[in-house]
Amino acid sequence: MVSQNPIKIEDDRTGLEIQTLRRAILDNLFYIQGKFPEIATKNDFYLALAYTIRDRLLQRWLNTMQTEIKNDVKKVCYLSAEFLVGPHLENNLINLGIAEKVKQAVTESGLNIKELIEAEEEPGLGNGGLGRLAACYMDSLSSLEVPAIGYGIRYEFGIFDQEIKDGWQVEITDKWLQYGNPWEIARPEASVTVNFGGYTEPYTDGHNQFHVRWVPGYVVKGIPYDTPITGYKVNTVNTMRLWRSEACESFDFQRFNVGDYYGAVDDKVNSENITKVLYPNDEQIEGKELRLRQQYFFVSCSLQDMIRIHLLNNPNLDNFHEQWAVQLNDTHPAVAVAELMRLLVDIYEYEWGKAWNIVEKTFAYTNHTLLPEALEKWPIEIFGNLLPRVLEVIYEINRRFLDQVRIKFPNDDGKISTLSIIDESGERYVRMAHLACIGSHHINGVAELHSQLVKDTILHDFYLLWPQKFTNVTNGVTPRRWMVQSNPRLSKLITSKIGDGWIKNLQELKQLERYAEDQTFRQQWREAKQFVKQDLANYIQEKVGITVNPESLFDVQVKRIHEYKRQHLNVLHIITLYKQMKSNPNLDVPPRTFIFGGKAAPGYFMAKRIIKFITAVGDVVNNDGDIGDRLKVIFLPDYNVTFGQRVYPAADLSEQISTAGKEASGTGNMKFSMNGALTIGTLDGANVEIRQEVGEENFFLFGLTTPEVLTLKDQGYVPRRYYHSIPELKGVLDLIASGFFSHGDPELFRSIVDNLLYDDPYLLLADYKSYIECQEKVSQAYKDQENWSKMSILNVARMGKFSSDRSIQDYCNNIWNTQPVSIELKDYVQKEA
Ligand code: C3B
Repeated sequence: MVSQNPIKIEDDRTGLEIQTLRRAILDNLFYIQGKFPEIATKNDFYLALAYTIRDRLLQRWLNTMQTEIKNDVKKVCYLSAEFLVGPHLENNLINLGIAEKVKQAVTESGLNIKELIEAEEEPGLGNGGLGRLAACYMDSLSSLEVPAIGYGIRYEFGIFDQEIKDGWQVEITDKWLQYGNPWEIARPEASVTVNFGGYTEPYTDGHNQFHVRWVPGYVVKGIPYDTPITGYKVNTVNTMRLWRSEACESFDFQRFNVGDYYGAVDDKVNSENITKVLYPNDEQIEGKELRLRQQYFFVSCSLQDMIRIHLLNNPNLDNFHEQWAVQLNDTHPAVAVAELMRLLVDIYEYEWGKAWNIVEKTFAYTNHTLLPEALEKWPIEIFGNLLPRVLEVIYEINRRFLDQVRIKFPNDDGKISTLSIIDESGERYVRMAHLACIGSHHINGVAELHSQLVKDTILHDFYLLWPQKFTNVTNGVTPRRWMVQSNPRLSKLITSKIGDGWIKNLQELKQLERYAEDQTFRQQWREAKQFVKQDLANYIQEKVGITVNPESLFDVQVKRIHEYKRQHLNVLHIITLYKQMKSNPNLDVPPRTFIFGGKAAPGYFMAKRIIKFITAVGDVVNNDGDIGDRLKVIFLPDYNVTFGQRVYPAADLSEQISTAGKEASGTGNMKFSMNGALTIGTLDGANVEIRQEVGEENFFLFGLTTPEVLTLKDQGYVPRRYYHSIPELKGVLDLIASGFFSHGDPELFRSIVDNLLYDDPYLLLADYKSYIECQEKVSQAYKDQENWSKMSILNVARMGKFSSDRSIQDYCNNIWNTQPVSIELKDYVQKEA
């Protein structure tokens, strides 16, 4: 029945007329924030605007959830301990296609949209590349209309904020939730419980069936918090569902009732600690029990949630694997393999073989690193005390698996010990990568080279066993955030020539190639770059009080600080240039501004010292009157997604200089290139494919290849040989060792110099000469601005492959076997009538 008197005014919560938007912002300020404009803070206005935008996506969001549940479509679950999503507001404005309208409404209300966007605290729920990749993938899943849920942990404290004091990193707690988070909705009705500790016991049921019961030491409640993930100009809004831990009240009360008040409070504190804080290590395991508790907690919550949803439409779990494709983002969630077995066998009483068939067809595993210090393994003691039943399940998985190994490799005990889930070479450990491989139908690396190395090295024996499981999916990044949002000028320039189809189909950037020859276009291209460089120069001035020449070559290295990423090789080049300029004041090289950003794990001695090294060299160089603005070294504190959005567009040169074979893929390399920076890099990770795409003439290549690295190490690498045979290198290292950059103190950087001279595990000295020569080529090339612009345009034109849309398409086709589902938008007002 249609109402006789339909609502004619635009709905306050969905309407898009300027007047309506303006009123909605004020309404939200009043009714949600409880403020009049006169007394509202910037954050109040930001929240009012954020709620206004959230209102406008709720219809899509709820429709997406409903459609996915009702239509019984296969869903992707991306299980990840980290989601580094970055600020939501502007991204949602762009994806909803309402950025211009909202800007107008905000401006007419006397507010500044840029300021409101910048008022958002970014959720730093990740360390680096792995967490950011998960966020790009969520964006692409929605944009491609693939039904998906991102499951993870709602850390109360995300990655620390970094300050630089006296040149050293200082860690400050990240309080991202302190002023409220308008993007999440708690769903306490979907809470679940998770067991820890205790013991197991066998029992026989009424049908004389044998079972095992886990009698936990304590039980923790998991509460889901949902955040909408919009797709670009589609109706799909998927969900990122993050779990927060809480004490189970019933447990509190039991102890409370017997008078153990402190015991009850203790329980509460211990339970809440699980999701308190993100471990700030990237590619370095810490081996702490709390970390295992985090992993099991979010994995168990997520699997229970999938099962609950599944049973809304299905009589049982027989077809679970046909409905759910679960991706393990590295081994952090690998315990899911055992947990799903436990749920199927213990709770849903599946026979082992039938359960295993479901499990094997559900999971796939992505490996993100070959670094030995990042490979997760848990001491049996810790594992067994915390998760006694899960450990038993793992033993049984392993027992049956090793039987298979014996058939495939008879009389080969070596294979048994290299493949077993349990490492028995010394103290006994559970090897999480092995559990992930055994329980997954596909295993992938994140770039061609990396996927090959996975097969050749760390998972070689698994490859011999199951070659068909192994595949590659090269990483990608979302052009919505990393081009449209972060570089509006360049994006508009591109669109003015080739239309805006590239935003959804990045391969269309190819059409830009012909403009590389167009002089007017090159001029416009340079102007767009110059504008953002000026912007960054202002930001640098404001943040660190150093004036940089906006015309200089912006040479940028932003990423986590790690020895394998070799920020210190970059510094060796800076010192080389500095020495050259000092001894030859007329040296004809373009002025350069070196910009660094990145956090060091708080416990990583060398990484922290490298930060001090960068800032110390900066102190000398930046204050040397002979040098002026020809050389500046800037360390910008607190590198995060927001800062990334500022820095990638402003770069001329992208430093991707890891030791060959060490960087699994890299994704920063793609963001730079998409924004017109040229790359100086080794043949590592996705650099190899970037170079293939952009053309070798548009890429500055240096350094040893992976096989050369391996050979050199095999032969017995002696870094001192390079020190003695390359005078320039010797001069640089001697200068550092003399205390020149440390107010005469030779001790401060001794650990860095000695490490390079006597160990140099990442082969800086072996690559030094090639790096310096390549940097000279960069300097020469930069002098020819016309040609540089041509190379820059071609870089952007050929980046189509590196959209995360392509990566997600690969996963859908080759691993998940999922189809897009378009979401119908039901009109809210009509429905009411
Ligand atoms: C990173 C790798 O170091 C990068 O090469 C890669 O591009 C990204 O993952 C995404 O695949 N990585 C990380 O950030 N943290 C880890 N623990 C392991 C890998």
